[in-house]
Amino acid sequence: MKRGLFTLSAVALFSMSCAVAQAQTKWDLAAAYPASNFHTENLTKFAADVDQATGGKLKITVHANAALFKANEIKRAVQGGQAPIGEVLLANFENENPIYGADGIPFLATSYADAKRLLDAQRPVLDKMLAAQNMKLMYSVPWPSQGIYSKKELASVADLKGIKWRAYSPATAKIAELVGAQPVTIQAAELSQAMATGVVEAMMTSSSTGYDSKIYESIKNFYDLQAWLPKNAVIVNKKAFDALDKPTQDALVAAAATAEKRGWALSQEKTAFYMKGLEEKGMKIHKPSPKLSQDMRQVGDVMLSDWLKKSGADGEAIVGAYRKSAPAAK
Ligand code: PCA
Repeated sequence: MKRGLFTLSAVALFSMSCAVAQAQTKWDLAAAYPASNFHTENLTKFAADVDQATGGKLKITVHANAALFKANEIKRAVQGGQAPIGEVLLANFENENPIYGADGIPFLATSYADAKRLLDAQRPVLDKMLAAQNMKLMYSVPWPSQGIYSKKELASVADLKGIKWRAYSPATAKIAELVGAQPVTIQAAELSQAMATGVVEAMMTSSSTGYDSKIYESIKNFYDLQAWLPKNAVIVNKKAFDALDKPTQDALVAAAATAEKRGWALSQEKTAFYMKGLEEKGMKIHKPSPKLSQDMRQVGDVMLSDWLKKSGADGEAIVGAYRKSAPAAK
């Protein structure tokens, strides 16, 4: 009799601890950029905020530097549930749907304020597209503005003819085509290695990726064109999200809103830090010549009109809403 009671309570205890274990969800977050990058630091804070707000019920582990999936595989992995959550560069998916590339068009939105208005215009369409693929947008944060890194000094785009150009997205490959350079697509996680083998003579990216990848070890010129601010987006698998209880979902959404705000501020603040870092490492920061700027603006004009053709009514709505929200000129 005594022994029977003991067994019973042991069973009860065991099943109780199982219930606790079941109530905890663990998510692996697939990310593509280095742990020290500000996007990744923001992700880590986001995960800590979620942990705290849910009392440890939802544990998110951030896997930086494309350790789980390559940058351009993350979206599909989240869609298929191989990763419940991940961070992608939206512009990488422009070939799937032009809308993802709205923030990759040179000179459409060049300041943080403009980039924010562009996100506001883009977000409802992104929500709709991601929902159709069983995903949900958690938050989106821009990279610092994009400029040209080049081994050679550049007076105009003619100097880029035949140059080996690193691209990270369809749009950055298209720029190479328009200026007569030779594009090769290399994601950030492979960039340092590619540069060490000498296959890169020029590229467009941010001060941030230049700094992270130690571009200054092989390239000495940066032309601060401030051409556009592409965005990362944290996306979650809808089924994984729906499986959370309501308070956990609410905590996640609230932490995402906080992370978005923090990320925009961080991106802007860190631009000066990255630029200074590049300079200290021997990079020459150039203000582009009027000719180079003008040439690149022409490239932007061609790309915008191509994009508007491809992106149809949704694209027109985004650019329309973006332009309408512009503060009146003083
Ligand atoms: N850095 C990423 C994307 C945009 C950016 O600034 C990269 O170069 O891959």
